[in-house]
Amino acid sequence: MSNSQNYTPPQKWQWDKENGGKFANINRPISGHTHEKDLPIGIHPFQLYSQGTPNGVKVTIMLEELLSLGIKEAEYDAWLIRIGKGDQFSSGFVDINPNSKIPSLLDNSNDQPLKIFESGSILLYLADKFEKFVPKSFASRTECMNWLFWQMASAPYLGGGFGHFYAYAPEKIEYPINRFSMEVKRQLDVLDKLLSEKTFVCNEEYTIADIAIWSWYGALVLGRLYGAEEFLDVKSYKNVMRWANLINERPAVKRGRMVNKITGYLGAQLHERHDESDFIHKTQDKIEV
Ligand SMILES: N[C@@H](CCC(=O)N[C@@H](CS)C(=O)NCC(=O)O)C(=O)O
Repeated sequence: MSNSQNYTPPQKWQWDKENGGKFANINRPISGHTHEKDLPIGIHPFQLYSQGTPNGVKVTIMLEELLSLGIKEAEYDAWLIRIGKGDQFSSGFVDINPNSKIPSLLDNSNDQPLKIFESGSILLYLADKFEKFVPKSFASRTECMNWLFWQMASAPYLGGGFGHFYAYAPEKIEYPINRFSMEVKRQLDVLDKLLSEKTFVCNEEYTIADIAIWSWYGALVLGRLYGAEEFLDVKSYKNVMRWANLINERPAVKRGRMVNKITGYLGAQLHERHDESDFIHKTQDKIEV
């Protein structure tokens, strides 16, 4: 691989398998499965195939929030898909999600199993199915959708752009780090202004828009993503900090963050979740910041 100083794009792009990047072993320019393997299936209506990344925890937080309201129909089995090991390229996973990304969900409570992927689509599916965490009035629902879709469109700048070049790229290159820092700070400012007048993203109601946005921007300002708190001066976004800490205290959020988690304090990692009793003896306390 050439370095950023001497690279001239060739006439035609070639796949450099060993590009030195953190995800070089799993990134490919083609889709489809790499190996035959069925997915495990448990006893509950929902089968979740995921890992505890920001996109993954959106769904486990939502399911735990629904369960905390006493909605037993939201019971789920959470199976770990280790994306670093390429589990998302098994034939079983690709059958649910041809895009090979976690999170993916199977709803077995209908006549036919229903396959749901894209974290925003999963949140909306669950919210509509149980009529929770999404506003009822058309105007408020539209406002909630604005922010849900804002998150889905903005997070790739934070994760794939800023996070990748700041934390993961084999070489620190000023141009992309500057470009994506500027964009992430602009996004934080958008949120900060929004939250200066509201308790939650869509006024006084905690919704799937909060769950989606918190999983990324909450994690960022609470110092759980990329170690960039000082670099981005996250504490200056006071309204985002207030909102992030408020949501952080919700018991369902604490539980949701543990599910399918494979990093950090071992006592907070619940690799698979099949029952509420699985959380006993697990605690986030030792890794709280
Ligand atoms: N837009 C998708 C993005 C999902 C996504 O990028 N998932 C990552 C983990 S956060 C993944 O599965 N990466 C594995 C890979 O790229 O092979 C969503 O929100 O569900």
